[in-house]
Amino acid sequence: MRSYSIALLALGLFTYSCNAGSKESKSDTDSIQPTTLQKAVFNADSAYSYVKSQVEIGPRVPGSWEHDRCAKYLVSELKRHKADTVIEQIATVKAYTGDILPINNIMGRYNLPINKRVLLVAHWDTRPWADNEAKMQDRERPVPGANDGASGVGVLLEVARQLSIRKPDIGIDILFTDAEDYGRTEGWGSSEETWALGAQHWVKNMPYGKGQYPVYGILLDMVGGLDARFHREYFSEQYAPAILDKVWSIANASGYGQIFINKPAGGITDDHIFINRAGIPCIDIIECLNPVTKSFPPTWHTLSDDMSSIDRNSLKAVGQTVLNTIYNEPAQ
Ligand code: AHN
Ligand code: ZN
Repeated sequence: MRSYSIALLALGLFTYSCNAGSKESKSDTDSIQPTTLQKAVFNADSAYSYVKSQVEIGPRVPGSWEHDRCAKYLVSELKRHKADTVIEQIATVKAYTGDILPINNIMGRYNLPINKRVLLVAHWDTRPWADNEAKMQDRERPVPGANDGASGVGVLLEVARQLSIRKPDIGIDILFTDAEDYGRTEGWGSSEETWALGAQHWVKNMPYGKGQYPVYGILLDMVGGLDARFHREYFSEQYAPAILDKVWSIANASGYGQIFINKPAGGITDDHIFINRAGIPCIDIIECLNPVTKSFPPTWHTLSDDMSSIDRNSLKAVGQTVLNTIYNEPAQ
């Protein structure tokens, strides 16, 4: 069984790399169709500027002025990038601290009439406390959230801009979840439901009818770290191994095999857990096996999670891979 799936994956890699090279190597008489791979070019400078714009607003802590300001920014950007519709799911949720949080899950939808859809997700809120700081007084300050928050959103805003230039053959829903990062770090197992409060609200109020769910989802979290590497996160492996195979093989065929490492990493409590439980297979592209920390990047939940912790190459690898995946997805 194991060698069979490895053989299948190898076959998949071979097919993708053949297609990627077909433009140059095949003659006019060749019957092989040119692939859609690489037709859209993800602009990492553009993604970087979308990350910077969010960070410049300030920490996006639920309930703050900056949070409200950023929601308006995200809605206006999705509209500017010609989403068919932009949904704001406004609600209040209760955090484990007892705080009542005003949240807004923001969704931009492309190719609305098409039933076959892929869901792209990133959390847009930032953590209220830099609890990995050394000094006690610093732990009460909010994180800038350049990597943890703004990076995934920045990549998806550039994806949205590309979608406004050329429509893929499938429908795309871009979801910015709120209140992902208000969770409790001490007491692991029991604290799962304290995270991803926006995603938990969203799955109870999804804009999909029965049998109309997206075929799969891709969550981006901490995708902009310096020299980032992405491994196969454990819960993604449990719920959506075929999506991991597809995305990691497309990354490899796109030239990012040194960044998307086809090896396992531990499980992360994140938005995708609740999306998977709701019945949409969803993977998490997240840096969670950093060579220094063996976990998240060194700036995680610190005041140093600012623009100096953002790497255009990481944004590029993730954004180009996601774009190639959705433009390569057949209509049926
Ligand atoms: C836990 O630490 C349990 N989950 C991390 C989810 C997260 C926080 N992603 C970004 N910030
Ligand atoms: Zn976080």
